[in-house]
Amino acid sequence: MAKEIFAKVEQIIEEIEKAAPNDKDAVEQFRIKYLGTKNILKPLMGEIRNIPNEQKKDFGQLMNKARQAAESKFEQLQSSLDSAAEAAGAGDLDLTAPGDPIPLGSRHPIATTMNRIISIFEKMGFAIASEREIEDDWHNFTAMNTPEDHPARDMQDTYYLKDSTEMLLRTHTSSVQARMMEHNQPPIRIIAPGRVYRNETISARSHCQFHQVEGLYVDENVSFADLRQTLMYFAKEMYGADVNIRLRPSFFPFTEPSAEMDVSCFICDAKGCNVCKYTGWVEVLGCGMVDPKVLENCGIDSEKYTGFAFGMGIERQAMMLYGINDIRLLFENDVRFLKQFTSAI
Ligand code: 2NL
Repeated sequence: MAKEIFAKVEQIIEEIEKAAPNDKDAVEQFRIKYLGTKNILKPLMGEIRNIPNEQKKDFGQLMNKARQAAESKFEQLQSSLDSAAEAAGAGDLDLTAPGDPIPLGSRHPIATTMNRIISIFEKMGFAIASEREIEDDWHNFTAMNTPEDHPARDMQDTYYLKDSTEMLLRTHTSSVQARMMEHNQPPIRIIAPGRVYRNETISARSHCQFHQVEGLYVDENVSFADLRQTLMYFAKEMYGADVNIRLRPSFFPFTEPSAEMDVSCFICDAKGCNVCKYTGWVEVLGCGMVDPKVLENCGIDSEKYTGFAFGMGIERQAMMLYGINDIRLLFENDVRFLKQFTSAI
């Protein structure tokens, strides 16, 4: 009797050692059979009462051997299943499959608008100039013929550096052109794109920081007709070949005579809309002949040379071009807003 039970266990051990389940399900069946809660070794354990006392110890050891055999076989089977799965995974990799697309960014509408303006003037032979944003009073105001008591110089309107009456955040990019004239003799033909600052209350229509493109052309015999033709070409390139321009007399401390340029409304074809306030015209820039005092202040002989200059704000143009109704959107960097602008330039 005891002999048969011993033989039974020996046989199970042999079975375990020979077992070669080769897939996940078969390995699970193995586990259930030899290690599960109703495994086939359990009922044999009950047979211990039929074993003579002097053999009980041997029987216990044999049962342990069987359990250990099952455990180590199962571990071995599982790890070979894992490495098989890994190998299969690598085999499944399709190296020719297209990758996940990298999300493309988009240019900021201010940059796109500015780049368009810049490339039009580049085609006409203007060079791009840039300079510091923290300026001194001389280059920002005095050289530009702005009187000491001019309201623009007021602390209310201009950001001065702490405890300074000299250093400020530039209020226009004219200071770039002033520095160019200081260091170069005509012919000078430059555009100065950049960020400028004014102490304004922030609202849907105005901000304390914005962007400008200013232009300057100084040479012998530069005339108002040259100015008009240059701006006409710019307007047609920028807003469409069909647009007309008109110049209205205006005033700036740094130009004389001065004018403001309107373009026939490119939104409604001058039929009348919100953007042109039903006038058929939109104001796009200020311009004029450089005041001889400005040329002299910057070391250029105003008897020999004349020049024209112009300046435009970028935000307003971008808002018109893209139908943006609040300037603050341009400075908040909300991706949901910025994502809407895609462009090749
Ligand atoms: C505007 C008008 C203007 C200028 C800027 C300028 C620069 C030099 C000499 C003379 Cl170095 N003028 N710049 C001239 C006329 C108008 O800007 O409405 N800007 C947003």
